[in-house]
Amino acid sequence: MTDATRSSALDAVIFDLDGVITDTAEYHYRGWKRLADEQGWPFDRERNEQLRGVSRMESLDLILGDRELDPEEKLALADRKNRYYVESLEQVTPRDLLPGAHELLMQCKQAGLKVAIGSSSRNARNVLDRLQITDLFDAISDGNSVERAKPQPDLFLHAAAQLGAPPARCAVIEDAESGVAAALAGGMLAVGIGPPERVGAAHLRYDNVAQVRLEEILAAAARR
Ligand code: B16
Ligand code: MG
Repeated sequence: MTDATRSSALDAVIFDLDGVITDTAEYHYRGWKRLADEQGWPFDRERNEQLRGVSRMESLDLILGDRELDPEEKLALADRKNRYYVESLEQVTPRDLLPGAHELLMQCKQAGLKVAIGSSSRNARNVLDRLQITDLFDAISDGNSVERAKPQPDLFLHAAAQLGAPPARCAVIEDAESGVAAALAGGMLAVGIGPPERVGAAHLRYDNVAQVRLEEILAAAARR
């Protein structure tokens, strides 16, 4: 750890996966769309936007709306969508890292900060393996790690605990409204990626990951 970071207000940066490190949202969309078409349910890209950062079962509930199904049927439908999604992950390679994501990760590590993944996905390790970046992370907190999904803070608090970092000394980089809410609920510095109407509640906001400036995150942490 350098002198600059030892005296800074930040110990760790927790990265969301889908929408921050890589854009698996398109594969989630195609999986849900295929299921919806097979079932004869209406579903389009606009409705898909509501599923950003939302867990698998909660996504299904949002798609189902008022349609009532028994729990076993719902589980089978969610499993079927997941099979479609996992099949599509075979195409994922290191070229699918979002622009600036690898650079930002390396900057954080060079600044002596710990880095973790805080993703709602139960497939996060598979995606990280395919991107060939699993070993870069000091901790991985994913959809298998905790019961309560975003916007509850549990995923991020679990990541912070694994890192031994107090939540107030963690920043979270998130592209979803529910993820920004989870970071704020956990008492962390929230860095939003995307339009103000989606992530405007964050302490800092950028249109995309390539625009993120670590020095601005460190300065914002010092001001808190
Ligand atoms: P799975 P993140 C989230 O990932 C996705 O944004 C969301 O669309 C998906 O439903 C959720 O993971 C669960 O994924 O079905 O693979 O468990 O943005 O939290 O990294
Ligand atoms: Mg996300």
